[in-house]
Formats: sequence, C-alpha cells, structure tokens
Amino acid sequence: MKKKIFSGVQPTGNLHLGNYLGAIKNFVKLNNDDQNNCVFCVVDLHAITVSQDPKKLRNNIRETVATFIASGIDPKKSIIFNQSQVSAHSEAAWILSCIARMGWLNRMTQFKEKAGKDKEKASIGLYSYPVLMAADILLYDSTHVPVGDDQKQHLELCRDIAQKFNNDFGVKDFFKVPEPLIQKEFSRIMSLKDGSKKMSKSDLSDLSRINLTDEKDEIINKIKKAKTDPMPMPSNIEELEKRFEAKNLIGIYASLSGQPLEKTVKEFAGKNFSEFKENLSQVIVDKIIPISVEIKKLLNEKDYLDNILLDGCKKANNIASNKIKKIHEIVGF
Ligand code: AQP
Repeated sequence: MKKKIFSGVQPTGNLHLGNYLGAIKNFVKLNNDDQNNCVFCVVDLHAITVSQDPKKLRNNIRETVATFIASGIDPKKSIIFNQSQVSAHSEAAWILSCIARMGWLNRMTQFKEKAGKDKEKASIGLYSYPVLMAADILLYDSTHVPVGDDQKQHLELCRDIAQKFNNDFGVKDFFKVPEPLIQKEFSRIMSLKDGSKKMSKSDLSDLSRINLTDEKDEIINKIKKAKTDPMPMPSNIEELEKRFEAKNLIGIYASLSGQPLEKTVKEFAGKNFSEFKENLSQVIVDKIIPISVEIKKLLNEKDYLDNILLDGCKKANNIASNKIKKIHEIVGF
C-alpha cells in the first residue's frame, strides 16, 4: 500500500528558511520516494483568515508553486493545487465544524498567538482554521502529514475530528486517522531576532527571517545581525538548552549541512560567533541561492505555473468530490 501524503503551505508572503527546513525539505524527500502518493496544497483559503491584499495574494499563490518546484517537488509525480479551486474543501470544513467541539478549538495555541490580545476582533475564520485544515487532510484519505512542529496541535485536532465523525455516524475507518510526520530535530526554526519566537512570514521585521528569495548579500547581512549572546560558542549540547539564539543558529547549520548537532557543537566549541556566522552564511547561501534563482526564473513563466495548478486542481477535484459525495450520504443530505 502506498502512503498518502498531504500537506499545505499558506501563500501569505515570502516563504522562509523555517518553512523550508520544517516542511518543504521533507516534501521533496517524500515526493522522490515511489512508495508515496503526494498532494501538496497552496492553502489560499487559510490565507484570507487575516486581512490581505488580493493582488498580492494572487502573486503569492504563484510564488508558493514556484517555491515548491524550485525546491525540487516534481509536478508530474505530486499533485500541486490551490485549495480555493476545489470547493469540497469549504464544504467539508462546514460539515466538520459541526463535529468539532468549541472546547477543542479553545485550546489551540496558534489562534491565541495570532489573535493576540484582542481576540474579539479576530476573524471567525482564524478561530476555525484548524477545522478547515482537518477537511483538507481528510478529503484525501491522507495517511501521513509532513508539517513543522508548530502544526502538531492542529494535527491532533484533525485526528480527534476524524475519530468523532467515524464514531458518531458508525462508519468505522471512513476517515483515515492521519499520522504526523514531524522531523525529530530542527522542526521549529526560530526568529533571527528572538530565539523564543518562531521564524514567521508575518513577522514585521524582515531581519527576523531568511526568505527563500533573498540575495546573497541579504543573507550575509541578516546572519551578521542575528541575535546571539555575549559568551563564546557553546562547548556542549546541554549548554544549548539555556541559549536559545545559539541553539537556533547551530541547528540551522547542522540541518543544512546534514550533520548531527553534536558534531556541529564540537566543530565550533569556544570560538567566536563572528567566525561561526561566516560559516553559517556560507551553508545558507549554498543551499538557498540556487532555489532563489530558480524561483525568480519561474515567476516569469506565469503560464507554466498556472498550468501546473490547473492540472493539479483537476486531479485533486476528482479525489475530493468523490469523498464529499460519500460524506453527504453519511450525514443524510
Ligand atoms: N519557523 C518554522 N520552523 C519550522 N517549520 C515551520 N513552518 C512554518 N514556520 C516554521 C512549517 O511550514 C509549513 C507551512 O506553514 P504555513 O505557511 O502554512 O503557516 P505557518 O505555520 O503559520 O507559517 P508562518 O511562516 O508563520 O506563516 P504566517 O506568518 O503567515 O502565519 C507548515 O508545515 C509549518 O509547520
């Protein structure tokens, strides 16, 4: 039995190193394994849960597809589509919102973080976002969902919704209960300006993240300005636990150079941050610049990108419309 892989990325702006190391790098590996059927979704319905500019959204959708392709996802092997074009997603989200419980959603930490202090002014869409995410996953009978660590709680909610639906309607195994695929290490990349906050597209400071479209000079400058502490580089792994910024930068280096954290710590133990940062910039530049160049090239090929989405939408629609028909029968429509 082939594994059914599903994951989504919001077209909310420049994708960054956190998205790459936490999610996209893993998508590419899964795409390259013939034992998997992969579906990668540009989740544009999720992108409108906060205020947004329609013109930018349209460009961001294409840029997300370009990033998938530039990173190594093959559209001939994987389905790439945007969520708004397959209406079953919105429909299933409504039905599943009648299954999900308020108490479950009230526990979601991402809503609390994104809504900030003024929860009353947040959109209902931002609150029910994880239900739409559950619909996305469950429509494709997904068995495995590769995500960054920040999405772990949403995935647990998706599992609860699937099980409750199956129990409530007595349809054992109708919805497959998906397994999260979260990398053991480096599954949460932190802001370059604050080691306790995750790297995010919506952070107001561009210096907080490495965008996948950054130029070499920008990467070097951002790493130079990245927050550290006044001590020399840590000499053992235990030290990292209290030194968030050092831990994050060393983690990025280890992840990009494909070597264990322990080896990286040993390599730079006791050295100055400035020397380490030069090496770090180099590994980032080596990895990101080829992707950045390819994204920019693809963005000039709008028809190519649109055709990938068109083709992906047809394939996704075949699967999702079949599932939603069965959902209708089960709930009694
Ligand atoms: N900092 C991160 N470290 C590791 N993984 C991350 N992901 C996001 N940030 C990090 C993973 O990337 C995938 C796509 O995320 P998304 O764009 O759908 O939404 P997000 O998690 O809300 O990402 P951002 O960058 O913080 O976007 P905004 O600012 O628009 O909300 C997911 O698998 C996610 O885990």
